[in-house]
Amino acid sequence: MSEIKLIGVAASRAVRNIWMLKELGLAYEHDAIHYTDPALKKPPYIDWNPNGAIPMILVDGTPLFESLAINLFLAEKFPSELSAKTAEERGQLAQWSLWAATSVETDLGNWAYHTMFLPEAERRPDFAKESLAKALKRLDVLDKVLSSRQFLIGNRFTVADLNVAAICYRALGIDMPDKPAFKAWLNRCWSRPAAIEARRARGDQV
Ligand SMILES: N[C@@H](CCC(=O)N[C@@H](CS)C(=O)NCC(=O)O)C(=O)O
Repeated sequence: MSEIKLIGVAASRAVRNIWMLKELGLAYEHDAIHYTDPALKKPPYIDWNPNGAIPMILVDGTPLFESLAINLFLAEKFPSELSAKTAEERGQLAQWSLWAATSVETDLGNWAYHTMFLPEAERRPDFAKESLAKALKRLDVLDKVLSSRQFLIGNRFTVADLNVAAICYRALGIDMPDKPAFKAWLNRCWSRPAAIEARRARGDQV
């Protein structure tokens, strides 16, 4: 049995990896270090992730950082229905994960920062509005794709759904009557028992 150590407080991108570990039913040690902890900039953490950021994971002593890459790795290392069954599916898992990271994450994050996380005096409402508009435009792509299918790949929940839904986490709280297929899929993903456990780990009331 592999020895797994996840590093990073649940109220961070580490929630994505907690969700994945729980989907796979894997036992793991959790070092819930906070992203503001200066220890992240020193050994041993900085040796495992030279960015000084969370999340990172050690599997049998081998470190890996980048939340989405960690999930793709876990899907590969511990095969399940969430994993690719063919090289084509492996390509699609990477395709959707990279698409979400490059097309949605920054704009949705900027919207959340400038509406919720930054001190009120530092928020820029125009920037928030512009960022949300850009993210929503991109989410039209998902709405279209998901209007004829339940999940992104192969008609089953895979790590692609998990990674993309995790990036779209903030969209759970946004009304989108014009994107019914996207919203139904997002709720379907985040209603999974493993997702609910991961949300509870970060303190969400679900
Ligand atoms: N693209 C990286 C982003 C990692 C990241 O920015 N993590 C934040 C917490 S969610 C962090 O540790 N910030 C502290 C810092 O960068 O100093 C990933 O998905 O893992």
